[in-house]
Amino acid sequence: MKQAPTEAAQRAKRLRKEILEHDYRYYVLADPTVTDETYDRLLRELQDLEAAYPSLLTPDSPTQRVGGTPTKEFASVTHAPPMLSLANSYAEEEILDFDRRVKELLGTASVAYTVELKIDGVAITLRYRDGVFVQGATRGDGTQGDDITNNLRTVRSLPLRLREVGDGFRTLEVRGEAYMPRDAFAALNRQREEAEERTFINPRNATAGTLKLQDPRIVAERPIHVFTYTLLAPQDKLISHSRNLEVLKSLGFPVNPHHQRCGTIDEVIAYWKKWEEQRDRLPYEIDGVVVKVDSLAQQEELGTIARSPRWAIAFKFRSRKAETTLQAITVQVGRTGAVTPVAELAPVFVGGSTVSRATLHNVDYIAELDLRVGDTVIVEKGGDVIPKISGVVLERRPGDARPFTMPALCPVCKSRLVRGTEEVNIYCENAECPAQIRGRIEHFASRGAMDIEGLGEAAVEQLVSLGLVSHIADLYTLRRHRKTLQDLERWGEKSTANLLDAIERSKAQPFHRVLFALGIRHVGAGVARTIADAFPSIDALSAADETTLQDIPAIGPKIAASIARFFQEKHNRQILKALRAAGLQMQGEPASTHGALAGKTFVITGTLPTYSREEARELIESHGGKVASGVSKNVQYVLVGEDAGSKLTRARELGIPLLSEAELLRMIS
Ligand code: 0OX
Repeated sequence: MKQAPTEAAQRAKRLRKEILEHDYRYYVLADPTVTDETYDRLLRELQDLEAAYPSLLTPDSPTQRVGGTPTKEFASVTHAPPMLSLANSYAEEEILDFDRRVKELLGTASVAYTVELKIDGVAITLRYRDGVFVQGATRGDGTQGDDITNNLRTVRSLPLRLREVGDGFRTLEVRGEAYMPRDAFAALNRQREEAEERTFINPRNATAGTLKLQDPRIVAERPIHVFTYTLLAPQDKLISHSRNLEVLKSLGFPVNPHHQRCGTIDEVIAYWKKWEEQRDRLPYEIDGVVVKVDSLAQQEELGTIARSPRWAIAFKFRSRKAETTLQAITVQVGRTGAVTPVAELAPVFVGGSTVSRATLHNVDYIAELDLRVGDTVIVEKGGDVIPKISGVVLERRPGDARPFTMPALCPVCKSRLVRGTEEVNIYCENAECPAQIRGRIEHFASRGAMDIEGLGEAAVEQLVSLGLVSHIADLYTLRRHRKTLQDLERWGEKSTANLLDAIERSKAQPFHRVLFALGIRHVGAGVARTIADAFPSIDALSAADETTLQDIPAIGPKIAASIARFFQEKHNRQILKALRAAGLQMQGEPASTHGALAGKTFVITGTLPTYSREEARELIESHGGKVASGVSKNVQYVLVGEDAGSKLTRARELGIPLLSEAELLRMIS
């Protein structure tokens, strides 16, 4: 191996140290001092040096986050001491009991606690030798877990080398929680939905599923973060949990900032109440708070019982899960012909609303859960509030519970159902199936698409069954049937006029919405925007071959093939012709020169007080502004809401003006 000159070796060492410090400022202190460009330059310089002199490469180098190749199975890791689990409590009374028990066992009248948020993630443990990350593992059964070192290496907020703080903490074990922020979870699910892949039930499942992947390269693309809370080090310098959290932070570990030291149990209860109310403002999921006796000497005195410490307890929030019975499984035919099973549930109140249906995605999903009609099931509202069935209570399975079999024929048009190639989905391939016709029109009119008010499920059903509309382009000639409509039950003059007006107005919807509304398989709202940015018009898009399409970032072979297929079909080309004749927007608009926000690019971050992000985007665009997804020098304003994250930090770094929702509204008025 080529020997590196001393200067190169010193430069590599210096670069690693500098990058480590920038990681610390970014991930732990949330206060970076350099721009992304500067950071990337340093990283690239190090990569180049290591490529020139491979002898310089070390396992703790920040260039080594995606090392290792896919594995077949994980090695086992023994936890010493075991990874403890928390006893749960749900009511004030139980917390008061806990406090009484602790005081009684310690023989003291008062005790100091540290309370922290209970992150709803996956417990992990991390080992460092001589300051270098050497092994990471899952909790497993508490005594033995899986060695997921290569997956954890990809987690950017996890330090590959400890900061040197001159306190002798070099060989140690740290435990914490891996999690996925809610936004990132929703984006991942959206992406999976568009690719017709199975979505995750909640951010915790997404995290667990990701950490179990055998290919670290896929893990590296998923937004996993960590918070640490346990420090195991041989030093007898450790005195308290709150001090440990400080040490963890100074060593370079992310520590959740919302912990608090409480002198009384009333303060603990107040903390729990506060976070039960405010949990939705956090960018990640929490399912309660954790109460820990602060003094480590007292912790030791209290000890553990059956793998749970006597010195700590989880104080959980009211659940967003509920049990109910699965009364039936029906099947639904979507606009693409995909046949999805749907759970028909005994209505149950969960997380603020009543749930009586939940999608079951496909037969594999049902098989994996081993669902039977008649079962008691667990309904859960995850990070995206769509109710999902997350499990079966097997002990309560009735003797006559029936397994589900997919029907052989389409429940709507009775044509034979077909299993897609390499897919878990089953399809009705009859494009004229009334369910598909209705589905395509409903999708076309829906809020994120052409947004035609008054054209919901019931209205579409009526129009289709009367033969007034059989494809989307028919909507634009519907005015010819004004008289027929007016005479229909529940319609009348006013509703008819409103609907025809709404259809007329939809002609002004921008190109990317038209693209989305067409219902091309695998082209969701996000992909439609990307395509509209890359192709000036529908003509340019329809002329593009699969290779050209795949040149666009985020467009893979599956989406490209689907788009190409769509434009090849004669029927689709006829519909496009009719839509063009009707006056729909078949091309992107040149950057607007009108409106109060013309020529300005915005980035939206955090939760706004009254507008959703999508509404804010529309508001900005309707006044001539543009909305970008990432903060860069080309952005003029960052619209900031509550709990804004790294985009806010980045905006501050670049000195980009920040705006509140109220300020934005003032700019427009
Ligand atoms: C969490 C969390 C989990 C240490 C002693 C028993 C459990 N999910 O946020 N566990 C612990 O503590 C361990 N703390 C937490 N904050």
